[in-house]
Amino acid sequence: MMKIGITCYPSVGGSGIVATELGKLLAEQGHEVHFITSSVPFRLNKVYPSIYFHQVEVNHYPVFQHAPYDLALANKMAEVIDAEQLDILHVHYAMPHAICAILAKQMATHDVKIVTTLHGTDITVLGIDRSLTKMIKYGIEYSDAVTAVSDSLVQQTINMLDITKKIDVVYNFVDQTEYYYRSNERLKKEYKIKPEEKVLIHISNFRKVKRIEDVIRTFANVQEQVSAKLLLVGDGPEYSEMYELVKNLNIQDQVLFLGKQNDIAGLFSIADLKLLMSEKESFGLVLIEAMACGVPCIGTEIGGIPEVIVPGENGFIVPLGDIDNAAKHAIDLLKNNEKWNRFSINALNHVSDNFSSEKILKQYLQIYDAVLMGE
Ligand code: GMT
Repeated sequence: MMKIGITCYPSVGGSGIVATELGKLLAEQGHEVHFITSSVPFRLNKVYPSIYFHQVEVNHYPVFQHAPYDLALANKMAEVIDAEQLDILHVHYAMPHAICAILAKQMATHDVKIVTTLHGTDITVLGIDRSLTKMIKYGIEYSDAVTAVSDSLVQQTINMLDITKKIDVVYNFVDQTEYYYRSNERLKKEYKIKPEEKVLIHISNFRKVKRIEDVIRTFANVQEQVSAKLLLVGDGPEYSEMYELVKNLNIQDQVLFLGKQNDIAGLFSIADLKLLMSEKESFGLVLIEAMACGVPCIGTEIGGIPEVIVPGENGFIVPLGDIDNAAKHAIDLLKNNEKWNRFSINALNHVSDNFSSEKILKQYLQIYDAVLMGE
């Protein structure tokens, strides 16, 4: 039995989901898990007897222009390392979590090993911000082990930060006891989707990098040839502009803006195709969530997406911005039932073979064992 601390961004987002689900799996295996975060991770939605939550509190003193969250986090980490005698502190994101963990390790008296997982944005965005480059590099090099969610992210990290540290690829995973197809005709009816209509879906935090405009324009082409609806799930900075675009393209009757939703598996269960047209994506957790529900995917040739979609088997890959090709593949797949069924089964098998929680948990446990053995 290990005692494992986990720090992540607890709000909605792939890294928070992966970190929280990992904590739940570790607890189910008999390990003791301590979340050290600013608020309860959103997926920690029921009581788990061997999961503890330590809240980082930041005081706002008038003398500080900015509240010192990172220092408060490092202090809390050091407190928990000593009080709970943590074996491992697994942090998600180098900035600032790995730096805080290294500082905490130096302050604590109990020896702890630091495992850092890179999720993408810290490297792709912060890696080019010169004011933080040195610090990200430090966080990576002084962690006891580092993982990244795709091979593409490992290469990018090495190239951008000139890193010599070994980085292991550990892919995102999905819990197939939660993400599976369930018949959901009632929901389709409630959304006024006709039985013969195909459903395309996009789920994201509506940031510019997600290129939702390309999703909408692809759909606009598709619906000229296939009777279809587009579900846009999530919220974020691009929301209003995308709403306007849909109106300007005069497809507002076919596009449903659903905002943030909790029952993602329920929504994938009424979908026929998932679109992810991002310009940056280190993995694309939503792709495997979709595939676990039997939904084929079309994505861009960016970051880790080609490590998830197998073109011609469970979906298609198109060059960034190539909405014509994306629409062509979508129409072809949606018009061909036999092909769609094959892609759907392949998608399910692809998840079971490569991205199951059992498989990925085993990889993380091997990494924990290795650092504890001093390898
Ligand atoms: O994609 C986002 O905007 C959210 C971001 C996050 O911090 O949760 O997602 C990143 O981590 C996920 C989990 O590892 C990956 O599946 C996403 O691809 C990655 N996002 C980007 O690289 C843009």
